[in-house]
Amino acid sequence: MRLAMPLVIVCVLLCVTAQVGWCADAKYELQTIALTATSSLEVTLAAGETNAAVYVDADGKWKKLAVGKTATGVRFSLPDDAVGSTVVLLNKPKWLTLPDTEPPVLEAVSVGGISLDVKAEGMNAGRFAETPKSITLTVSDKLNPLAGGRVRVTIDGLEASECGAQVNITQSKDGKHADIAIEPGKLAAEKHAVGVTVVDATPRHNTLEMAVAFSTAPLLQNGGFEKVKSGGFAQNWRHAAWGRKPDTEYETTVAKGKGRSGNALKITGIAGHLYLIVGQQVEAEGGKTYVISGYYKTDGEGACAASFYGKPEGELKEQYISGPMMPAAPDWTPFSWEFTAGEGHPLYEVFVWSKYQGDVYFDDLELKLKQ
Ligand SMILES: [Ca+2]
Ligand SMILES: [Ca+2]
Repeated sequence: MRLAMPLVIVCVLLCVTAQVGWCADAKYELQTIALTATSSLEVTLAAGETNAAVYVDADGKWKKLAVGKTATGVRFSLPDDAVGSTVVLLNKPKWLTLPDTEPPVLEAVSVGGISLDVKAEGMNAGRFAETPKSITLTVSDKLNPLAGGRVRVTIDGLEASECGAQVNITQSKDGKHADIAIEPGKLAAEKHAVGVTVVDATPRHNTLEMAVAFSTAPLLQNGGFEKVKSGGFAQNWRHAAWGRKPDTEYETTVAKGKGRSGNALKITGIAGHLYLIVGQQVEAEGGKTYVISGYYKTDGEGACAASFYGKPEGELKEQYISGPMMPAAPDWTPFSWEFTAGEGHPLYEVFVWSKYQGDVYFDDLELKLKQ
């Protein structure tokens, strides 16, 4: 049986793979020949030099393969224990150790200079004010070099090259360690996931897949009130009247075009008992100090404030703290208030509120971790 074509096809595939890899360094690439046969047979291939040829038997053991030369290539008999599916290496490189069924191991990860626990389930680097400049990983393989040209990086499901990210791979001399540096560039202000796949340079390509999450989303969403839900309510915010009584009359809506720019939040107390709040759940961390800032203005008597709430749990009582009452102000007036989140609350929420008759407007609200 003459099998000149399969090797040609295999070679073409390898060449294409090397070109689409991140790193042009194909030092640790293998030329493998996958064969499927239902009985022992003699194989003739158009191939060049061979050296230390091996094949894998049905039990996964790698064995020497006797290869003879022909006028145009090589010839070998497929042994009985290779019947079924096997992989043949005509040139087993000196650096290749077989068998190897272990995938590469992640040794270290850092995002924006912050090291993460590689043993943790679901690695999350938390929140960053800006896209971290670099995400670095160290990967190693006990037995074999890593296939540096096959490292694959995705950001939010897209190939790194599609997002304009840079990926640099530095391998140790023996190829068994690699430092992978990912420069994501500028990403949108939202949650992100970086996926990395690393394979060892073995015929079976034992694979390490890992993902790390981080967020560049603002702590407070839609603080400019430009996103509006049906009913005129602000997206991401909940509108409510605390301790509402039968005589309570109020309106809390987005006032289109009434903001410092675009829309504003408008809280209107009309009659009766008034404790009108518009709040948003936030990912605060207990023990940390935050600053809420923004602009407000009032018509009539209006006075208002910002406040912060930590939900009770078990023995832990609720935390409710309020910023100073802000006096009536006919024009857009900046405010800021800092507070420290209590430890251990299962949920945190920030509010702006008014207890007065008349209109109070808020716009450009931001919540930031105090530096
Ligand atoms: Ca391995
Ligand atoms: Ca606005």
